[in-house]
Amino acid sequence: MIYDVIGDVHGMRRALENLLVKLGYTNCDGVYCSPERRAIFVGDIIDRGPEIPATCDIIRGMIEAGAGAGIVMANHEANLLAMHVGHPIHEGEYCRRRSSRNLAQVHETIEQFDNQLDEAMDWFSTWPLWLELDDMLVFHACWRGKAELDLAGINKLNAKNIKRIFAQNKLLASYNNLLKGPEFSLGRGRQKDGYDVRYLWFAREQVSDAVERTGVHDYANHIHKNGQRLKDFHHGKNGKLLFFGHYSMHGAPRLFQKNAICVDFSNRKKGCLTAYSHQKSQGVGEKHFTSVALD
Ligand SMILES: [Mn+2]
Repeated sequence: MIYDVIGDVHGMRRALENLLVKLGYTNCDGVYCSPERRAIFVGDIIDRGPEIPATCDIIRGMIEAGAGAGIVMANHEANLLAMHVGHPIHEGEYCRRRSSRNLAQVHETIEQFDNQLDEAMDWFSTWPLWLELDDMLVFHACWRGKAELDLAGINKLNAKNIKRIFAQNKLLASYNNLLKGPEFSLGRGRQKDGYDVRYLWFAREQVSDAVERTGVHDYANHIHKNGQRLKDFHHGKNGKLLFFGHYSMHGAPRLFQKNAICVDFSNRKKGCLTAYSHQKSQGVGEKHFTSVALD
């Protein structure tokens, strides 16, 4: 069995179909399938792109056809769900605030689904937070090991579980780490577009990339000062094979660590939709990446 772990699709229906065809899937009665392959999506299939419902239909069809496709929860879908659940402690508020910035993030999804939004959200709320398959662990952004296991009793983000998470700081920290990964503030007035900076826990070469993304040249010092804390996020050489998306990396798909494989190279300017095809007997290598242009 070959597992194709597919990066953040974000409503790019055409790129998704191009990628599936390039990987060897064929359209069987309206559903993409292959007898020897299983597509596993790392989530973030909504927002941004021009064809969000059509993208969801393709992926949902592959999962529900029983062809072995799977998906894990990601920050964009979780954010949308949490904006529709009342906060368990702060009366009159939602778990995710409906600020103008938060609403802008999900605007395309809400517009495009229109009166099908509730049904789509019902489906999102059935996704698992992570998947263990053979020697692989698939999740959206970051895995610290034990910390995420706090969430083990929560296998889907229905309203009851979202309330449970937002009522407990420990669960909320694990949820944020799993779906968004560690982020650091660069201090007042130095945030890029008002956002915190993502720490690329899997990449030793990250400093130059972070400088490019943030324009902050002492980012290396900043990371160094946080050294103790950052160690928590590093994945040991002998750990399980981790697959994740989320990081919208620049440049051609490449390996950062042999056992922590990012499949999201969808940087908005010149990115591509990417899959990594894993087969236990084949080892790990960059030749197992496949990608297509995003437009
Ligand atoms: Mn993401």
